[in-house]
Amino acid sequence: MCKEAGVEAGETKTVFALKAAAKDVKALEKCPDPSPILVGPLRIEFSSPVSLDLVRSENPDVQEGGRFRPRDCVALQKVAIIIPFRNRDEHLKFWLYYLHPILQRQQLDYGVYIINQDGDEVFNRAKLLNVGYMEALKEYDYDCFIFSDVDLIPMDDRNTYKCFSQPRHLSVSMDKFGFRLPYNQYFGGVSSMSKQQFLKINGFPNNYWGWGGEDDDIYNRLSSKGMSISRPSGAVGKCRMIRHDRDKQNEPNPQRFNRIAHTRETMNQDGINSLTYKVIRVEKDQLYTKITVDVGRRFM
Ligand SMILES: [Mn+2]
Repeated sequence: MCKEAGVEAGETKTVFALKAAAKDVKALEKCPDPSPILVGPLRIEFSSPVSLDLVRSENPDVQEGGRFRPRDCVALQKVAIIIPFRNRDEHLKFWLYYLHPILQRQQLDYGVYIINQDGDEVFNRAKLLNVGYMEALKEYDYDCFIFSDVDLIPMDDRNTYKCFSQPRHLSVSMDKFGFRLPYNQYFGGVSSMSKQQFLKINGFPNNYWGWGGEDDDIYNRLSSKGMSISRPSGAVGKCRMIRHDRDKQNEPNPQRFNRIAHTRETMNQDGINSLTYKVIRVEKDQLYTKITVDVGRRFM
């Protein structure tokens, strides 16, 4: 009798605990917009190198593959951050060191994808971005994509790495350009697009080999589809670029002017619908997913 009553009391307790837990899950509300834990302007400098072990230990809530989601609220967007890459490990360390804390304060459900071009052929930034879009979507139902150079760090965490009703240009005042836009149509550096916006322009061009032009082609794609560019204020959009020499195999592309002049005729055939590549290797670190990919070579 006594024993039975004890079991019953125990069961009641368990049921009560389960109900409370279920209520907790249900009660998880959407994160507020803007995030209440932002701090504003940040000091960014590159004088002393950082180690990956330090970055890992300073970001214990970042999970295998560079994934994070806020614990206490449901993130407003699922964001894949795509970084085209080759031989820039020192820059990547700074990027991870500064960006992981910022992205967590921005309360995003995010993942970091380093798209590493295999081999020593001429670099192809835009094609790597297309690959990042495809590969990130294989892992998770992302609804927003940030396309970022590895050497650009925002100087204010109010510059939220998310998507807007129009494609967003985030790196609007770079130290390299005297903290102003180099020209009005400039869309290089860091940008964001929803899945819908990206598909509307058929993704990015695959045939810009070497430095320059692909960002202007992307701008042309957007404007030809009737979209405009959204931007943060010059103050919030300040960012620093890590100084570096021009990479080998990334010389200015002499074809870029001719290609930019014909975006409207080429964009429907050249883009995410014509993308071909081969994944060579996928590496999962706590801080990132690194995908090494063969994107082919420039057709001479
Ligand atoms: Mn650069």
